[in-house]
Amino acid sequence: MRPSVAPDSAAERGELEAFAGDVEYYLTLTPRQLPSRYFYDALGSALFEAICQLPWYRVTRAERRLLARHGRAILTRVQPLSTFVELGPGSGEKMAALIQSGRSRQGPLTVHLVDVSAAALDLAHRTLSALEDAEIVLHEATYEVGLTQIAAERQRAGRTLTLFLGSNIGNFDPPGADAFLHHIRAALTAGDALLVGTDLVKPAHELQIAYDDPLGVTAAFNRNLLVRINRELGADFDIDAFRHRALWNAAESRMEMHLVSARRQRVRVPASSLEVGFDVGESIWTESSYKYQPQHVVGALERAGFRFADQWIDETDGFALTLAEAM
Ligand code: AVJ
Repeated sequence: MRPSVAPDSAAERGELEAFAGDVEYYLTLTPRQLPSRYFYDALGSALFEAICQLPWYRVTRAERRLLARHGRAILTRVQPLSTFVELGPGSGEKMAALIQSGRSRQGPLTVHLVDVSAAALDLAHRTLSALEDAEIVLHEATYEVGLTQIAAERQRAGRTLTLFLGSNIGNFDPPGADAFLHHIRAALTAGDALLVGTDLVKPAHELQIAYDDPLGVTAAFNRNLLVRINRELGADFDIDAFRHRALWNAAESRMEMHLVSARRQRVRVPASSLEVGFDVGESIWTESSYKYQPQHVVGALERAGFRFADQWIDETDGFALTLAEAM
């Protein structure tokens, strides 16, 4: 059975096969799951940009404030700087603001953007194309593949600053975060720097409303994953029959998002050769967002072969930027 949208390149065909394979694998685990990286199709990316503007989701604004306030200090720590890398650049505005804050003292720059979402890369590229004297290189790839490509292409003298912002690290479980930081370290040279943005542990009711907002935008973002599976894999999820649920798991220090079946039902996913039955209340676990204590970010960086350089904390919204250097 063919997926309902015909892929027009080998790369897209490969992506669709990977998506179909992941849906088959994760949806048949106990409990049922789906990887959160598949949220970000064009509509999902737009819904995420909308989430960032919600009064209850404070991650993006807190981080932007920290970057505006400390951008110069960050850039001063890692001179001479020739290369920026951003893993998951979103709209590209944070990178643009950071580069602008130190613009007067820089020569030509190379800026690498890595994202699985073509829509996100496109938006970030448009934002950053206004920068003078900067070569923008796009990597439509997983972070791991993108980092490997960048390490292989490396040509300019000067240091590299890698940005992993927006609390994107929160999607990894603790062993996954350690492994991923090791992976970043392996793609860098001693003296290169890494700036990580992490959302911090805060009162449960604040976390709850950030992931279950009164406008229902986060619910739409979560349920859009099923819309995407219907469109790309020919599935027949009844979107109305799945409810958004967000919960704070204090023991694991993470927010979780789930899609809960409102009735007993069967769903077919032809491209994954899959038929799944759901009981009333049975759910699909779609995302974990781990929340950190400031010193735990430092510990994770040190375990991965980085030396702590500095940390800036927004106390109002509970968010940290941590700068470290590859040893
Ligand atoms: C982009 C992964 C950092 O976990 O807070 C926002 C995604 N999910 N609202 C996060 C998200 C629900 C976000 N990250």
